Amino acid sequence: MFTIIGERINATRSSIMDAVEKRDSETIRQEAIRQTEAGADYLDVNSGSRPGQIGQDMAWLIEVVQEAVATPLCLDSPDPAVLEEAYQQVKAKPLINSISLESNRFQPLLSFLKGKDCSIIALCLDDQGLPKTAPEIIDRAGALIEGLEGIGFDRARIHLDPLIQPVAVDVNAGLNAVWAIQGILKKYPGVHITCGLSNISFGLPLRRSINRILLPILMTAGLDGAILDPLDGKIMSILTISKMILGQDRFCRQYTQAARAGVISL
Ligand code: THG
Repeated sequence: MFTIIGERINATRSSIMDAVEKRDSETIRQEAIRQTEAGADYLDVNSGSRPGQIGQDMAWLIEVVQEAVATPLCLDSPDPAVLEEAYQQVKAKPLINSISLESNRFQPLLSFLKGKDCSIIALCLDDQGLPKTAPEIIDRAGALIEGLEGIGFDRARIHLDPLIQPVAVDVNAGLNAVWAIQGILKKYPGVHITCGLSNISFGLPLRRSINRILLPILMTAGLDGAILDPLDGKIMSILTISKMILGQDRFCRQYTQAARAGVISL
């Protein structure tokens, strides 16, 4: 199964930041309902970076989303303390976004996660910063899996994020991601791979077009989840068709149903 994580409830988007500041719950409710109806498996919730407000803003967002839908949440914060507090509030098994090898995040989150019933996104990132080559990414993935398996967190609950770089910064960014995903799955079969699709297009025109094409390229390498905008009918159509072409849609059932319902639009 491909894991769709709806990205829209993120206070780095100006409309969400506005809603958070005004405590405009209707805007958040609508985002939660529309992404759920569009097929999101998880709803990413990121309360942004208002100084001294991040925890309260997160708590408010979670409350509003959970009143609107039963969709599990993807708790998105770089701060382990924010994630721990948010975890106490969720009603359905969440996806925690994220752990990394950075020293302020790795051990604190490992201690917290021990014995918890949830899944985790693990960023291939350490105190050295972003790894650049595929072998470096695979090496970070190995250290993350080892740490998590060491506290009894099985692979099926780990979603590795190779952290795609902008292709405008490094012309090999896309290819490195392909090689990294292939290498990780060869060495650590059974682990999940997810990523944000929008980093690749940073600094370039027509960003959404680039993001959309990245998806099937990475799926061919083994990507089985993504943080994306499920209200983008084109990317959802690309996902449905790619799953079929890659043998993940028995009897082409999901595709033919979507086509008949008129929701394939490319
Ligand atoms: N990996 C993991 N988590 C992540 C990311 C990742 N969380 C945050 C981010 N990256 C993914 N989420 C979003 C949410 C919204 C937008 C992009 C990524 C977005 N961007 C607008 C755009 O690209 O046009 C601009 C912002 C706006 O609308 O104001 O909407 O990589 N694990």
